[in-house]
Amino acid sequence: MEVKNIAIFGRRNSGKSSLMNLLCGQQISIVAPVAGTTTDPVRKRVELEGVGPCNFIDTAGFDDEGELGAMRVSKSQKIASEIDMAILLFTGNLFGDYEKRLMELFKRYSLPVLLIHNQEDIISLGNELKSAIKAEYGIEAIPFSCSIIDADLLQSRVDALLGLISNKLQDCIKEENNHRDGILASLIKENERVLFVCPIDSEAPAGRLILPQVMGLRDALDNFGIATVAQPSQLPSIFPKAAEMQPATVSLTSIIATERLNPLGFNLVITDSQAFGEVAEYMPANLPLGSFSILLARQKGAFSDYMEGVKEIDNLKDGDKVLILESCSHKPTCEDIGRVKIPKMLSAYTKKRLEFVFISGLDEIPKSNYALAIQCGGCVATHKQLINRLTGLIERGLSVTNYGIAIAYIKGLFKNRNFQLFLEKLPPVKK
Ligand SMILES: Nc1nc2c(ncn2[C@@H]2O[C@H](COP(=O)(O)OP(=O)(O)OP(=O)(O)O)[C@@H](O)[C@H]2O)c(=O)[nH]1
Ligand SMILES: [Mg+2]
Repeated sequence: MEVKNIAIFGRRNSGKSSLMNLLCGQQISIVAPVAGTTTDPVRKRVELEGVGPCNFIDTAGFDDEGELGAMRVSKSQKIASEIDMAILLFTGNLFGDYEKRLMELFKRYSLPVLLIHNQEDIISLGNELKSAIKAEYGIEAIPFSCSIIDADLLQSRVDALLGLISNKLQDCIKEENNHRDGILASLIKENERVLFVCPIDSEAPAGRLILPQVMGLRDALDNFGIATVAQPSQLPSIFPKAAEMQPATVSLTSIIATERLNPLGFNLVITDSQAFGEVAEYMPANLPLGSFSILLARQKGAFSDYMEGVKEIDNLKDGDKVLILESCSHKPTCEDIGRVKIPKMLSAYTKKRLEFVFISGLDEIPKSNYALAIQCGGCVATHKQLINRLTGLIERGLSVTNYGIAIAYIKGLFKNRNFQLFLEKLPPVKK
């Protein structure tokens, strides 16, 4: 389940940190009457009823000044590209340029927004401004005060805010689910059969299946499909040669005799890219053979762009810069694939001298002339974070693809007929 991120924005001293602490039920962020108290974003993980794990993020004031202030503002701006929902605090009946610029930013990232007029105990929100905001943005600003003395009353107001946040996020989750297929991409219908070929070798974790395999089994069950799991070494008996099936008395041409049959009636076979070559040898004609990497790539990120961008591998030239985008900062497994495996495979496949630039986490991407960007699967990033990050690159005209698709391409999957059948059957990703 994706962790949802909710950030609080507004001018300095509007009460962002006070609200952060109330929403988290703990003194997480420093509160002081000095403008500019919060500098770097402050994060706290909480469990939000009806949603699950969420990060609340407190940001520096959007009206911060000076050289350092400008750096803080740009950091707050970047936060907007990484979140699922924004809370905008304003006070003193003032909804000016700063607030309007923030609203523009939220619109750019299609963020749901909660508008809160704080410090109501000092100045209350006038009906005129309230109506003007409603007319302009279609949002009802909520009057609030972090300084209510009656603890029970304050808690009930905070609970009401948490309820509103939860409702908005639940709407987003519903929307996302409507737009996303299960991992099998509706390729398996009721009573259809899928075979997962999962090598249990030294790279397989002990005692369990890996996430895409579990997701595949679950999705097959959800669709009332019939799932079978086997190892590559069992394929000769699962897909026997025609000659082995027929009594010797039946005369067969040599072509038919060596053709693999599908007596168990599988509709689809899925394996991982590493085992693909071995599995492909045993495939009957006309049986779609897909890879977990492609199915996973459809779940998160810019799939259509990835599939287009991967072809750019064949156009790489000596001296080209390839951008490797990792979502997690320190995971050794990701480092292994992104930092070692892919550069090696790509250099060997293209036979070109390539330069690799590695960017971790959601760090800023330095401007340069890249020939191709390869994004990791993004297990620790949200779909929105990946899309927002990649959209900027795609708009600059850069081709992007992802780890799994690049490996599948290099391994020659795209030239395999069974794999092409699988791609032809894949429905387009819903936007
Ligand atoms: N009267 C009143 N004071 C408030 C309210 N909310 C916050 N304050 C006070 O306003 C001051 C600033 O609050 P913070 O929560 O630190 O404000 P901030 O937006 O995080 O400020 P920066 O970190 O400087 O950007 C503190 O003295 C708070 O106690 C409120 O609703 N009413
Ligand atoms: Mg603060």
